[in-house]
Amino acid sequence: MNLADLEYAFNSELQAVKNADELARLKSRYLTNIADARKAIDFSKLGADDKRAFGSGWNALKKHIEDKAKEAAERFGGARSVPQDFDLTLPGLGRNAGAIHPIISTQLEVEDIFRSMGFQVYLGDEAVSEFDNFDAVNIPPDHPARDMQDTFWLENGMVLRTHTSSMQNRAMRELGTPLRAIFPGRCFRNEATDMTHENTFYQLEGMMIDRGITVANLIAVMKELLQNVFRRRIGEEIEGRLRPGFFPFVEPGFELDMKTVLKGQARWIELMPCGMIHPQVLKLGGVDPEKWTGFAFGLGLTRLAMLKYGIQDLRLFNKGDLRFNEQFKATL
Ligand code: FA5
Repeated sequence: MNLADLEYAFNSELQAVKNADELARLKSRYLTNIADARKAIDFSKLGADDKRAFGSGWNALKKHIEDKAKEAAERFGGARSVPQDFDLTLPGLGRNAGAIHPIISTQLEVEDIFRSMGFQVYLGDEAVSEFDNFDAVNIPPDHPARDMQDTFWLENGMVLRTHTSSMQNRAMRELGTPLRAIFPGRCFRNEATDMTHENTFYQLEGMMIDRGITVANLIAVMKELLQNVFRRRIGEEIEGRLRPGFFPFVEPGFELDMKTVLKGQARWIELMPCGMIHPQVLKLGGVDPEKWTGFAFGLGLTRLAMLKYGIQDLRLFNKGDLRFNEQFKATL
């Protein structure tokens, strides 16, 4: 078809168009048609005048199609028409809408519980100095406790934090006393993985420093947290236990475990080590241990999410397997 025929055909089809969808299809078809018409011409066989004549005719027709389509679109209300039975105010079908990851929804829930007890949320870095990760929490280079946390070292001498305790020193320096703060985030250890260990996992650290803080405050806060997360009282359906534990940055130190059933077997699982902050750690943070006392804890957030949702193997959280992830559509 030559350009004149295309213009005639377009004009007559345009008369018959009934809505914006048909118009959009017509416009797109004719823009394709004229592009094809141009491709079909062998320009090497045309003289300069013919080339010029074809070029200006082609541009004029393209403009004609666009202008007429625009004019007609205004008749149909400008935008593409919306079918009568389509309710724009309904939520989407949500098939691929995504959802909050169960670890993060657990984190947000725990943050709310701590906020209700007057704690602020304080975020830090994942790559930290050796000092912040180890020395500031009483683990000098030759201390055997360094071997407990297989560390990813960076070429510049920094480390991927092995625990959120790496935030303790900065929090004391930046927030001062009295202090009530939690620091959630990802931690990294170069360790062999199993049902309860990942190389990348979440912790949520907390510190409370004030005058006269004791282990009784620590236990009260732990109880408040767990009873709110599980919406049960400890001793009724959920069981926890506090036993002595060693960490160079607390004295005395404890391990808080929770009972759970994994692959049919009842097990105690280590959830939240804690203790009274060591005077040396307070001093390194610029806090006078004669005046202030406090407690700290390092909640295993990935493990808490595991217990909360009854997940048997925490490696599932990081796998990106849709069959697992899609079970957590309606969290929060
Ligand atoms: C620590 O990381 C200490 N910084 C905790 C602490 C803070 C003690 C403040 C005292 C005062 P630990 O290595 O045990 O401790 O880890 C704490 C918790 O993190 C564990 O109980 C567990 O719940 C979780 N956790 C540790 N390693 C892993 C891992 N590889 N995968 C998943 N969760 C882990």
